[in-house]
Amino acid sequence: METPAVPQPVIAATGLYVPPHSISNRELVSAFNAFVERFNAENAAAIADGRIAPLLPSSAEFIEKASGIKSRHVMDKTGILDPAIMRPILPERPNDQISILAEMAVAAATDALNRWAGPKNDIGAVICAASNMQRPYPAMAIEVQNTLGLGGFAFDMNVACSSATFGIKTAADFISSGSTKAVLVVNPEICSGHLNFRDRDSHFIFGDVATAVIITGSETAGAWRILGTRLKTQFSNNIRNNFGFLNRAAPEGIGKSDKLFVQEGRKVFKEVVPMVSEMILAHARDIGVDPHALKRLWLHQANINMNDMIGRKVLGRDPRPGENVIILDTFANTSSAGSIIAFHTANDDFAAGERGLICSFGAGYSAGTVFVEKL
Ligand code: CO8
Repeated sequence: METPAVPQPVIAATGLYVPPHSISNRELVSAFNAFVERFNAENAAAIADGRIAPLLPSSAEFIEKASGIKSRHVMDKTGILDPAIMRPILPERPNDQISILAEMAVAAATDALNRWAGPKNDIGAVICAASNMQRPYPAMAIEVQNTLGLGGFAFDMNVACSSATFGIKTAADFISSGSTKAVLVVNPEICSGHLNFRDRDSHFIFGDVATAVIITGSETAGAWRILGTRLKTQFSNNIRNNFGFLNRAAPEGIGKSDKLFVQEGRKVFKEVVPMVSEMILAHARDIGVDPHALKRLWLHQANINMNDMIGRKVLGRDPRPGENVIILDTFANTSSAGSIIAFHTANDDFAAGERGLICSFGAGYSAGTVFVEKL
C-alpha cells in the first residue's frame, strides 16, 4: 500500500489592518510632558522636602535614537493624548455586537482572504495568536470564525510578541498532520490598552494593528513554502504583565502600573539578541539553509538597534538597505504582528526559489523562526 504524501505547509496569503489614528513622537511627548508638569506642580511641596522625586520629561529625540520609532498607529488617539486620561478610550460594546479585537482581526483576515485564490471552505481552523485577548472567553478566534462564516474549530493562544510564529508553527503542524486543508492565523494587537502612557521609560514603545496569515498544503505558484519552523522559550521576568482575573482576589487591590506592561529594557536587549541570533543560525544549519544567502529578514519589530545587531549576526555582514525590513518607524512595536507586517509589506520582489526568514521574539522569553522559500 502506498503511503499518502505528507502535505508541505505553505504561507498562501497575508493581510493587514491599520488602525485609523497615528501619533507622532512629538505629539506623544507633548502630552507626556504636560502630565509631568502638572504632576510636579501639584506635588511641589512633597518634591521640595524630598518625600517624592520629581518626574522627568520625555524627549522625541531620545525615543527615535533609542528605539527607531517615529510614530505609531492606535485605535484611539484622543484619550492617549489627553494628559488627564492617557489611555485609549474604547467604549465597551454589547455582547450582540462584534468585539473590537475580533473586528480588527476580521479586517486583516478579509484582506488575506481577498489575496488568496483558495476556497474559504478549506479553512478548518482559526488561531487567534496575540499578546492580550480582550476577554478570557469565549475565544476571540471563535468570534472571528463565526463572523467569517468558517467551519472547523478555533482557539486563542498567547505567547506575547512571539504569538504569530507560534501560531504559524501550530498551523503548519496541522497541515502536515492532515488535520485540515487550511488554517487562518490572526494577530490583533491593541497594545495601547496595556501600555502605561505615564511611564517615561516605555510610553513610546507600542502601537496597535492586526495581521492575518493563511497556511495551506497546496504548493501553488506565488505562495511561500515553509522550509522549517522552530520555537524556543526561556523563563524571564524582564518583560512582564501581571494583569489577570486573580487581581480582584488580592487584598491589596489592582495597584497601578505593575498591572500594565513593565520591562527591564536594557536586560532584554542584552539577553535576547544573542539568544535569537544563535537560534536562527542553529535552525538554518539544521535544515541546510545558508543564512548569508537569505534575500530578506522579516524580524520582530521592537527596537531598530536590536534588529541591526541580529541582522549583522545572521547575514554575516552589514545588511544592505531593505534586506532587514524595518517597519517599526511608523508602526512602533506591535507585538506579535510586527514580523508579519514586515513580511506582508516587503516581499513583492521575490523570484521563485529565493528565501527569507520570519522571526519573532519577546516576553517569556520566547522566540520563533520560520524559514520560507518563494514558489
Ligand atoms: N525620554 C528621555 N530620556 C529617557 C526616556 C525618555 N522617554 N526614557 C529613558 N530616558 C533616559 C534614562 O533616564 C537614561 O538616562 P541616564 O543615562 O541619565 O540614566 C537614558 O535615557 C537611557 O535609558 P535606558 O537605558 O532605559 O534606554 P535604552 O537605551 O536601553 O533604550 C529601550 C530603552 C528603547 C526600551 C531599549 O532598552 C529597548 O528597546 N530594549 C528592548 C526592549 C524590547 O525588545 N522589549 C520587548 C518588549 S515586547 C514583548 O515581548 C512584550 C509583549 C507584550 C506586549 C505588551 C503591549 C503593551
